[in-house]
Amino acid sequence: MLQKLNAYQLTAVCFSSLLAIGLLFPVLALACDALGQAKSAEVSIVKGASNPSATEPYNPSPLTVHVGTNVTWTNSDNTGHTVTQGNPSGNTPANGFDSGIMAPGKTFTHMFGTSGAIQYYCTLHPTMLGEVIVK
Ligand SMILES: [Cu+2]
Repeated sequence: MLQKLNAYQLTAVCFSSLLAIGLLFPVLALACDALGQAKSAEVSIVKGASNPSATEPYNPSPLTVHVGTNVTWTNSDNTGHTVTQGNPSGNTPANGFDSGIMAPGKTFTHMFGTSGAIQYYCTLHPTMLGEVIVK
């Protein structure tokens, strides 16, 4: 048997529900962080990245992240670069991510939605190779 609620009880129930939801989400977000499920990561395009002797033009690389992570690249060099999925040997997926030319100081963000080892490179400087490992 359902008991009919008066307006006051109904308001109280609605308010309590909203309060519970409002408290639950921050707690879940904190729990995810505590489990190391960080949902964002940073990669720097280092100064002198286009020099063929640069050992890690994209730093860090390889970068390991969880599925669903937003990765942001920042061009810390003093010349333009790209972050383009694939590699210079022509192994570039048709719908891969591509920053286009990033001027110095610019950023580019891509969300990695599926697991795998994802290669990327700079279309202007084919010696610049990077990798994101998504788990
Ligand atoms: Cu470049």
